[in-house]
Amino acid sequence: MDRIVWSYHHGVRPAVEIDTLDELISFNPATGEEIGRVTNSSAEDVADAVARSRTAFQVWRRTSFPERRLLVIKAREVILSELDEIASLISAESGKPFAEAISMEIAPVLDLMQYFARNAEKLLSQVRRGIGIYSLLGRSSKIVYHPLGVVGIIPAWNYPFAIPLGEAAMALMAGNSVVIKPSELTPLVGLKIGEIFKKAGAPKDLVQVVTGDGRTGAALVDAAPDKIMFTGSVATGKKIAKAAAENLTSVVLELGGKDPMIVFADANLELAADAAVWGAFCNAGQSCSSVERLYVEESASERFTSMLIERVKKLKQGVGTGEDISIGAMSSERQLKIVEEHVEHFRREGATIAIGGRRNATAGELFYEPTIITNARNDMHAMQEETFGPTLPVATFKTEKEAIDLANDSEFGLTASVWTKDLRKGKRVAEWIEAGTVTVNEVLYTHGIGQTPWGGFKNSGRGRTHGLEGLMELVQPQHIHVNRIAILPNAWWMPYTPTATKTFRGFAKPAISPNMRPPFTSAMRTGGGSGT
Ligand code: TXE
Repeated sequence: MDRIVWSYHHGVRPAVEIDTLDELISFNPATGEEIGRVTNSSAEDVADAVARSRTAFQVWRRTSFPERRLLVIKAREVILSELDEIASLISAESGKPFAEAISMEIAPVLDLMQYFARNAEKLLSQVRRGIGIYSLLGRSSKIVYHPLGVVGIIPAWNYPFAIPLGEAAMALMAGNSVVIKPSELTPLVGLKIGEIFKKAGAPKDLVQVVTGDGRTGAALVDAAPDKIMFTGSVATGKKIAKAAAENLTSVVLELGGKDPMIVFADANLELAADAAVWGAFCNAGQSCSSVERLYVEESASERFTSMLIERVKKLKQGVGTGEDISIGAMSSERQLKIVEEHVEHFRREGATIAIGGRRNATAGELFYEPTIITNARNDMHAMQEETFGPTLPVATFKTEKEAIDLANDSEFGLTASVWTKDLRKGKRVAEWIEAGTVTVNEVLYTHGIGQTPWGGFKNSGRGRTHGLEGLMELVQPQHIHVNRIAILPNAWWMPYTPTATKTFRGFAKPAISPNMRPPFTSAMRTGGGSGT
C-alpha cells in the first residue's frame, strides 16, 4: 500500500478525503515545525489492543495494593528523572509555555499519583454497612470494590499529559488495565505516557496507547471497554455516549464550560484582577475551567477593568520555550478561528474590545493576543458558547441575586468563582451556583487537587474524575450479605397466607431499617460501620 500521510498541520484537515490512513504527523503549533510521526491505528489494531488489555487485566486485578503502588511510584520517578524533557515535549506539541507544562500538568499529576498510590487501598477498603433490624436478626452486609476491567481513556489536546495520566494512574490503582487514545493533535505526549509506564516496569499490555483521530477514538468505544473516560466537546461526548450505549459501556464525560467569575465590590480587587488574568489566559484560555465570563459589581467595574488592562499589557506572548513567556500559541488554526469568530460576534453585538482582539503576528501564525472585552451581556452569542481561547468578556451586575442569575444562565456548569471579603456571602453565593466546583477567592486550579471530585453540572459533563467520587467511577461495588443464623425461614417467604399478609401489613408501618431515616446520607459510607 502506498504510504499515505495524514497531516493535521495546524489542525487543518487535508483537502482530499482519505480513508486508508496509516500515519499522523505531529506539529509544533508555535513554530509550525514537524516534531514527529505516529501510526494511525486501525479499528482492528484498537480491537486487538482492547483484547490484549483484557488479558493483562486478568493478572493485574489480582495484584495487591502495594504492587500497584510500586508501579505508580516508579512511574513518578521516571517522570521526575525526565522532567525537563517531558515539559519540553508537552510545550512543543501543545503550544503552551514550558512553565505551564510543569506547573499545570506535571506537578499536579505527580501529586495526584502519590495521593492515589498511598490512599487507594484505604479508599477502596471493604466497608461494613449498617442494616438496621436485619443485623439484629444475624445478618451483616459489607461492600467490596472490584475493578471494572479495561478502561478506555479518550482525552483532548489541552492537557495532554495530566488528564490521561491522572485517569490512568487512578484506574491502575483500582486494579484496571488501560488503553489511551490521545488527541490527534498531541499523540507524542500520549505515547510518552505509555513509555513512562513501560520504563516503570508495567506488565505487558497493562497500559497501551493507540494513536489516531476521532475514528480511532470511535473504534475504542466500539471495542467495548468496561469504561470510557472522555474529555472533549459536548458534540463528541454525545456521540460517544450514544455509541457506548450499544454495549452498555458506562462513560464519564468531561465536556468543558463557560465558567463565570463573580467579583463583588468588597473583594480584594487587586488580587481578583491577578486571578482573572491567570484564570482567563493560562494555557491561552484553552482550559475547560477557564474564566470565560466575568461579572463585576457595577460600582467597582471601572476600577477593576483598568486593573485588568494594566495587567494584560505586561504579559509576554511567544513560543513557549522562553521562561518569561506567559501566553503561548493556540493549539490549532481551527481553535483560533473560533476565537476570532467569537470576538467578531462581540464587536458586532456592541461590546467594546478594550485590549487585544486580533492575532499576534509578530509572535507567530497561531498566536492570539490576550483580549479584554467590556460591555458584554449574556444575550451575546459568545457569552453562551465555549470560546476556549484568550478572551475575557466583562459584564456588570447590581445585586447578589442578579450575579447568581447571570452566572447560572448557561448550558454549562463546570466551575465558577466568587470574590468577596465577606466569606459568609461568598459561601452563600457559591451554593446557589450550578457548577461542579465553586471556589471562593480562588480560581481554576482545583483540577490540580487530586483529593477532590472534578466534573460538571448540566452540559459540562457526567460523572466525576479525581477524589473518592472519581475512584468510585473506576470500580464496581459488590454487596456481600451474610446470614450468620440460618435456622428459620424468613417471614416473607412462601407460602403466602392471609395471616402472613396481615404480618406484612404490620411490617410496612414501622421503619424496619432505622438507619434509613433521615439523616440517612451520612450512613452511606461511614455511619454504617468501619472498614474491615
Ligand atoms: O474536541 P473533540 P476538539 C471543547 C472546546 C473545543 C471543542 C472541540 O470548546 O473548541 O471542544 O475540540 C476524540 N469517538 N473542548 O475537536 O472532537 C478526538 O480524537 C471517540 C473542551 O479537540 O471532542 C480527541 O481525542 N472519540 C475540552 C477527543 O475525542 C472521538 C477539551 C476530543 O475531541 C470521536 C478540548 C468519536 N466519534 C476541547 N470524535 C474540555 N472538556 O476541557 C473525536 N474523538
